[in-house]
Amino acid sequence: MFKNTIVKTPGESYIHGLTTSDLGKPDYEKALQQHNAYIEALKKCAVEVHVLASNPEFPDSTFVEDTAVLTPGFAVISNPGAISRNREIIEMDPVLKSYYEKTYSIQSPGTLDGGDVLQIDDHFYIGISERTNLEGAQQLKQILEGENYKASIIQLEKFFHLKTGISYLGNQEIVVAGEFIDHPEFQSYKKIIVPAEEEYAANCIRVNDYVIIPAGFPKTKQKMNDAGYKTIELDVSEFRKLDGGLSCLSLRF
Ligand code: CIR
Repeated sequence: MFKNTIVKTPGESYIHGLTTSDLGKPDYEKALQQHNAYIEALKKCAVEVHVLASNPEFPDSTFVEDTAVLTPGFAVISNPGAISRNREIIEMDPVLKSYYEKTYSIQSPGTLDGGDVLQIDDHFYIGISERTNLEGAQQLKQILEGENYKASIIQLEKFFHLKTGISYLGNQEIVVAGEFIDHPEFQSYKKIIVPAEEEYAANCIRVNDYVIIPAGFPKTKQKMNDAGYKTIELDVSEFRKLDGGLSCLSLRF
């Protein structure tokens, strides 16, 4: 069960954030509305929502997931791999220290984005991507193993972040797309397979009694409902335009 979440309101500079997509510029007003709906959905999942004020200095800072990896007992402050995002951790650090007595941090030259880290019960999977390098992944693995978790490092082929293509629903069941469908590391789990045309829906979040999924992916939604999950659909079009998804918009712990 999650008790807490942290989100950060998008600032006016949000429309100038990083992207690899060709979906056009985000509409700021619409992004704010979608962010509000995201907060309401989290509340429906019975978690506290700590809303941080926007900071226009960091256009991508609404994607708070990339700044940390959280467990019940400790926080690991990341070292984001994009230069324009790296100092987002300076603002997140005191927030996390208000919740956690024990914190670690990833040190340069190691880089790590939280979006590259997936927890499946006591096992963490860490993706090597454009943002997370081997040094950062190894530092995190060492921290986690020192805390009695298991950790595996996975080289990404195409996905932007690890969690762009995989999510954990609980009960040893994962949602997978693309390169993760047949990936040997994930063979032992039950799988909900996301069809290629709905690949964006692989980034979803299980929050207590619900799975929050992006709106507009009916096949994936049906598969989840058939597997017994209650879903909440949210339109996140303005976050998708900057390569963001549902998991990126919060830290959950
Ligand atoms: C970035 O390029 O860093 C942002 N525009 C998107 C970050 C998405 N975060 C995530 O998948 N965890």
